[in-house]
Amino acid sequence: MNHDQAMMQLAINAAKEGRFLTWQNPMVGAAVVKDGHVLALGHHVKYGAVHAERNAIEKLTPEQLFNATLYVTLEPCNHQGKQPPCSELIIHSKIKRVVIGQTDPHALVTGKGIARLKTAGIEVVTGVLADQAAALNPFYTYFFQHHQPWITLKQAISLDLKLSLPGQRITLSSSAALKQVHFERANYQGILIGSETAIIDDPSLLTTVKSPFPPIRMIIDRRGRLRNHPNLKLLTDGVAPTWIFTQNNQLGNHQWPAHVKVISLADGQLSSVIDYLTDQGIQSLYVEGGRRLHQAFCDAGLGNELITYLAPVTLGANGVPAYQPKAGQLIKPSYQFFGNTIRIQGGIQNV
Ligand code: AOF
Ligand code: ZN
Repeated sequence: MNHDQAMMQLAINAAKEGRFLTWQNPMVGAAVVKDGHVLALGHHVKYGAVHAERNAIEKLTPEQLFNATLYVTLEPCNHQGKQPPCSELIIHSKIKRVVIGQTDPHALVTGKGIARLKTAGIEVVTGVLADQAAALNPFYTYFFQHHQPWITLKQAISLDLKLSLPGQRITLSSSAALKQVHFERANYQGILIGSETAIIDDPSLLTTVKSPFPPIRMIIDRRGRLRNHPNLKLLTDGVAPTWIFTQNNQLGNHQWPAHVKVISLADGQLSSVIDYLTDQGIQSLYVEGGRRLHQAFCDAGLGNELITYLAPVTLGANGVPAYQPKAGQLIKPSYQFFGNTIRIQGGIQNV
């Protein structure tokens, strides 16, 4: 690693302090360095709060900042959002050189911050540990590049590729695997299930991670079956938002608690749900099933990643089969044991 890379690594490490706190904003880290000395580190502490660059810069005096180098994991912004533009602060601070990890994929920002700094006569270096910097915010990057959320399908299946027994709630995975699921949910901004799963399993869809922005719990209930199940945890617990997507008008007329929002769908297409999520800035979705929902995603060619928990159990002839994926191979599969349950994760080839 050369000096610039080593300093960028410090900024990347600082960015990670914001994990689970920045929600729809990226995790960003910054370091101010002069004469080989790290003078200040900063990171984006929370969604809506001060940007990483400002957090680092504001720790220092004008003398310290004069002629210093700023390392930042993401291109500095040049627009007024919830925060003022960092580009102006950097210029005003008389920083001489700015080293950037990832160019911002956000259309409002991309390239503009770099151009503004250069116009002001600041030396700008881009692409230092760019992949590592982008890996801080894979869903943010994907969302702004593809204008739709990253979609992970998650299933728990038996050795005979069954999900459950008809109409029953059963647990296939080991407790260690269940713990992992509760943890990995926290990486996503939305968790989606079908009405059948909501009614039979009555899940809470919570995470073990304490965050001011828990994932939004979402249910697709085209026919409005939830009207007859108002006591489900998702509809009563008030601990995280719940969104219901439906084509049934009566569902919207029901008096739901404040955490429940009903979204009317003009048609029954999954793509309409995804379009709505995109409009809401939801960058990532964890689809927990059941079978019909996974099948619909698969048939629509939607889904970037598949996570399968495979348990050493057989459910026999009565078992409800898992969804039928298209033929293909997982991209870059990885395998991990959680107790007796194997977690197989990889990218989905959508052709
Ligand atoms: C952050 N934190 O440290 C940096 C960001 O609404 P705003 O004003 O907070 O702007 C959000 C955008 O600002 C974000 O999408 C990204 O393009 C840019 N940089 N954002 O939340 C930071 N440096
Ligand atoms: Zn900024």
